[in-house]
Amino acid sequence: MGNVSWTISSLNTALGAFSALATLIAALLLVRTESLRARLKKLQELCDGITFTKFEDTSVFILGPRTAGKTSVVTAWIHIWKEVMKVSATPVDFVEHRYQFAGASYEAVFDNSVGINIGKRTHARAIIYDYAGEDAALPSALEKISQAKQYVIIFVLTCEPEKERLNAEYFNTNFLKRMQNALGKAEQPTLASFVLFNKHDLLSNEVRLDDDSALVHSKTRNEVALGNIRAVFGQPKTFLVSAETGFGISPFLRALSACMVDAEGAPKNA
Ligand SMILES: Nc1nc2c(ncn2[C@@H]2O[C@H](COP(=O)(O)OP(=O)(O)OP(=O)(O)O)[C@@H](O)[C@H]2O)c(=O)[nH]1
Ligand SMILES: [Mg+2]
Repeated sequence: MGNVSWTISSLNTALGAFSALATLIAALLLVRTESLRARLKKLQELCDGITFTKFEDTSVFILGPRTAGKTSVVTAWIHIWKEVMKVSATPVDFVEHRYQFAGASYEAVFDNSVGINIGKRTHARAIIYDYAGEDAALPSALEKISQAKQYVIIFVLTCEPEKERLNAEYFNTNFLKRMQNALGKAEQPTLASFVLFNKHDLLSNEVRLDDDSALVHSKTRNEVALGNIRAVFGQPKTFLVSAETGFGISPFLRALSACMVDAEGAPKNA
């Protein structure tokens, strides 16, 4: 009998200890959950309004004969402070630059799964391929064009007197035929094409007297090269520029930006 009461009493003691332990664990879990909740809340507050940045890229292909001034035009565009006279001939097939347009589009989305607002900012960005002006670089250019999703092509010619042959030799019918093939394979049509007559400062004073007739003069002198370009690209926008003096660079850049961004700088093609 004594043994039975001893067993019952130890069972009671064990049950009491077990219930106390269970209460302690429950309390600890509660505290832990509360602290987790508090931490999660803090994290939510910290992350609320977080903004991600992404880029809407457009490839910009710059093509034209040696010494026409392709690298100089790119330099005048993206490093306006750098002296154009110091640029050197492009030594490889192409040199790649990136240019991020000012302004962006913005969208805020509430993410239900984590309970925070997430912002998405999208900038338009040009990936510029400044090609060397020699035939050996062309296959690489044509391959890149045929793989590009969204792209602009800029042809740079020199309008320096007596250099018309340089332009005509580069923009020969064979080159344009190869270009047409590449465009046929491309995923998308070109957003736009431009023809720049660079080295406006080397035209005679007489020709430079009037900007419009100086452009007509340059087009007429280079009608072989321009005719070949037009046979494939229709009517590209033409500009008379000088990377050296900055003449005509701003209107050209405005027209180029207009293909990629709206008035607020938001990407057009996102
Ligand atoms: N006077 C004058 N010289 C220029 C102008 N633009 C470029 N140049 C000069 O022309 C030369 C060739 O310029 P680049 O920009 O290297 O020509 P490119 O077309 O990139 O040449 P490659 O890379 O060899 O195909 C350099 O000595 C430049 O300083 C310009 O508007 N006016
Ligand atoms: Mg160059």
